[in-house]
Amino acid sequence: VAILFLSDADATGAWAAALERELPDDEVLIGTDAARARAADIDFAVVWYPPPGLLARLPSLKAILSLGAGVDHVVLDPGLPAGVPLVRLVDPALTEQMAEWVAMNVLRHHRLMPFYAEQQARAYWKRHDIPRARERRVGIMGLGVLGQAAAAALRPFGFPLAAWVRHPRPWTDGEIFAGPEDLGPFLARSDIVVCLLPLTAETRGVLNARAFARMPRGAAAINGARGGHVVAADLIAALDSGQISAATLDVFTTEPLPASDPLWRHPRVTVTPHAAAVTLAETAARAIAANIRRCRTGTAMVGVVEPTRQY
Ligand code: NDP
Ligand code: OXD
Repeated sequence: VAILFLSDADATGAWAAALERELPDDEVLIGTDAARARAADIDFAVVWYPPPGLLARLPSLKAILSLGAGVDHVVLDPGLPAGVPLVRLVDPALTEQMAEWVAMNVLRHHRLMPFYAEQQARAYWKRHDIPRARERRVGIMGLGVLGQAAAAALRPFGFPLAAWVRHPRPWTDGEIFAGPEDLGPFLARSDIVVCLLPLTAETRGVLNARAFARMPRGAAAINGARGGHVVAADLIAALDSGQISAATLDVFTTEPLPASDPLWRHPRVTVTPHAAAVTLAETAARAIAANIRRCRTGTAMVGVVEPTRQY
């Protein structure tokens, strides 16, 4: 049996070594040519943006393991083999990075750093008043593995927290809003909105003109999820009108973000290059290998995607 590794975005050598260390009895095959030549031998595929149709040509495939927490790059494939479990990455190191990135950016917006950066560019000295953290309401879209870690990182500062989810449930750290009917009230009570949703048919374009208009005037938006969640033209219009005061974006519909994109140059947009949480070969290979072992021994894998929900 062999494990297939498919990604144009990751350091192949480091990954092959990490997987071989974790699964010494398995052969690691790399790339599409190897996939085609040894299709019948492959029982697990570890992937980032797999070429459409390729996974359906692997007759012994037992599971598709995403190299990221998001699986939108796999779900894109219209020929995805039915009945083969798709598993997202749940890796404590990745989760930790996202919690850091969210905490850093919520604090940046709370402490008006985008405005001070703009002032510094003009050598302009002016201090602004800010509310106390207990008066700055933070709203997290998505309270999954990453949303929960982000909430835990923010809790010590005392921001009133709320989360928007799909399924209502009790939450001791803040207010829960669930489903499309709760989106408006959730946005209306959030001074800083953090998006940590999976990209699905239901969440695509969720941060659009209507959503920005529902936020309190001067709210800030932080997107650490997927570019497809934000309608960029609507965000720029909301920034230009002052409805949204500033935004931090880590993800974009086209990556790398083209040099000509106005988001690069907007004075109140901070861009990071899909760097909020980076998959690390060593820790991610450990999590992936643990799932492969679970699957082989008939135990439930961690992070199996529910096909109808797409996350
Ligand atoms: P999870 O699957 O653990 O959590 C998803 C959360 O989103 C759940 O709370 C779920 O609600 C909620 N949700 C899903 N659909 C809807 C909807 N239609 N309406 C309201 N809430 C919804 O995902 P993770 O936390 O692991 O990851 C989230 C995303 O972060 C990934 O899909 C990926 O796109 C992105 N990501 C970005 C990275 C970066 O570097 N920028 C790195 C890693 C991930 P419920 O709890 O009710 O099911
Ligand atoms: C992920 C990502 O989904 O890197 O993990 O964006």
